[in-house]
Amino acid sequence: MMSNRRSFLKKALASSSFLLPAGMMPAFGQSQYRNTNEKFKPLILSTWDHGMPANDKAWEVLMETGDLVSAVEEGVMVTELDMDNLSVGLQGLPDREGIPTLDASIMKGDGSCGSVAFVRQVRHPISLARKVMEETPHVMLAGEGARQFAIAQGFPMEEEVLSPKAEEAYQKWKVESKYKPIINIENHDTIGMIALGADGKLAGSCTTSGLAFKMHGRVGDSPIIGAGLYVDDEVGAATATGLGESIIRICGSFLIVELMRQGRTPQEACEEAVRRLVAKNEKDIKDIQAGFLAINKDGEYGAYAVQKGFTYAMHHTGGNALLNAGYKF
Ligand code: SD4
Repeated sequence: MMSNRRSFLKKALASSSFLLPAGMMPAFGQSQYRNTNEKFKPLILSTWDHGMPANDKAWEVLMETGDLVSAVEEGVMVTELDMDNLSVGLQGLPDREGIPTLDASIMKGDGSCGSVAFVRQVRHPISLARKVMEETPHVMLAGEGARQFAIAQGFPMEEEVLSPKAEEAYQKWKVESKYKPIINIENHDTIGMIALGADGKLAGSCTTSGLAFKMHGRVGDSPIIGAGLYVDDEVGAATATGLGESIIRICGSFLIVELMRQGRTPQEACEEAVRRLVAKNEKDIKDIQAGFLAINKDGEYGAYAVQKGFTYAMHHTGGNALLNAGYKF
């Protein structure tokens, strides 16, 4: 009886949210981002508004099992199943041929990692990435090979039918068939999650259906270790969201971890990555959104984006909160 009550309280605490109403959100402007002298352990960060339910799940798994890798896997699985999300999972917006293709990666702070790219018909690419990490001598499987591996591992193959929302958007897009990235709306909403356990170990995950109406075969930053995700127990972890091409160009997540290794705070490292990204993508920058999240091993954190509008969810023992990241423009 007593232990049931305790576990109920533990669960209630784990899922309690301290979401700030929009009007009360701290006004993080150009230079008024949140002060990150705070330190939290355990700590889970994830990208965008959909990070809230993903964080809740990850926290619950972490509290119940103490398993950080399962926490970051199961956390983003929530987003992979969210039918309202048009940029993660099979319900996401398809490529130009009308086919949804998915990218995902997972990494532990000891250097173990796995990823899948350009994979079809798999409902949970993050779990497939974990299988690559745990069951193969490789880091990355792509396309048909990744699908074959999924079948061999017993993953169910889903029918290739667009979700109603994706079908509607695809039909609209086909009228002009023009591709132009639009910032901060449904074609930019990857979930990246990074987590620090009470024992100081780190892990991260990242999963996406990539850019809407991309060329068939296009792979973004999310499955590329060092671009969309990087984790090192000696230093910290980082993840990225936004226009993958701009992030790959600067090895964004690896860059942030290396900057932290050299003594920058997570916030300083995210800002420097954005500065570098802007410098390397200058001529198109007004059409580019990209955002980064970072945690160091002491439990400090940071977030920064190219443009206004990047939100992230932060969960610590006090609850789960949706925050606005600082931004360059
Ligand atoms: C990609 N980074 O495939 C992903 C897309 C996306 O938030 O982030 N968005 O380029």
